[in-house]
Amino acid sequence: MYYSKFKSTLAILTISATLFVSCNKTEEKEVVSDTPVEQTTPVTPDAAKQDTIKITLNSTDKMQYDLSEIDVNEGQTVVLTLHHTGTMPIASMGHNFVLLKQGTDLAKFEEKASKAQKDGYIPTDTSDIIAHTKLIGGGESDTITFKAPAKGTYDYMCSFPGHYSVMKGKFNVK
Ligand SMILES: [Cu+2]
Repeated sequence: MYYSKFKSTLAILTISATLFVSCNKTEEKEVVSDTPVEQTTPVTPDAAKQDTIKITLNSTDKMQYDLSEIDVNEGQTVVLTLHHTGTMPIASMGHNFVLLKQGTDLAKFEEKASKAQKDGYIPTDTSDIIAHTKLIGGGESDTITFKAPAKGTYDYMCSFPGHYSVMKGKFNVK
């Protein structure tokens, strides 16, 4: 009598254990089938739209940029860092990066800029500028973020008096 009672108890235990395991399996399956739904969240198209390009432009005590051309794509967000790798002070060897609208006369712009010493040689009475860094001296850096303009070729220059004849380049938007 006692033995058979034990046997049936064991049988019940075995059945419930089996049920428990199969229940667990079902739950696991549901979790797995949920995962692909989460992965279908569209991420890629947005990432392409918010395409960012990082540009590093170095300038020196020898009154030079290390890039004469900068290439970006239309619509890109440009994160440009200007470094002054020299040691000379801002008053004698200051540099900046000024991106100008198409058709801007560089000589005329520099003439205007030379009168804007208190504003870091960035004239405030002009609509010729697309983007610019601040004026920096030896050992300094400045980073700016701007949207690339429409396709085309643009001029960039340093507006510190006397620098643009050497410190200039082409900003190509493709
Ligand atoms: Cu300069």
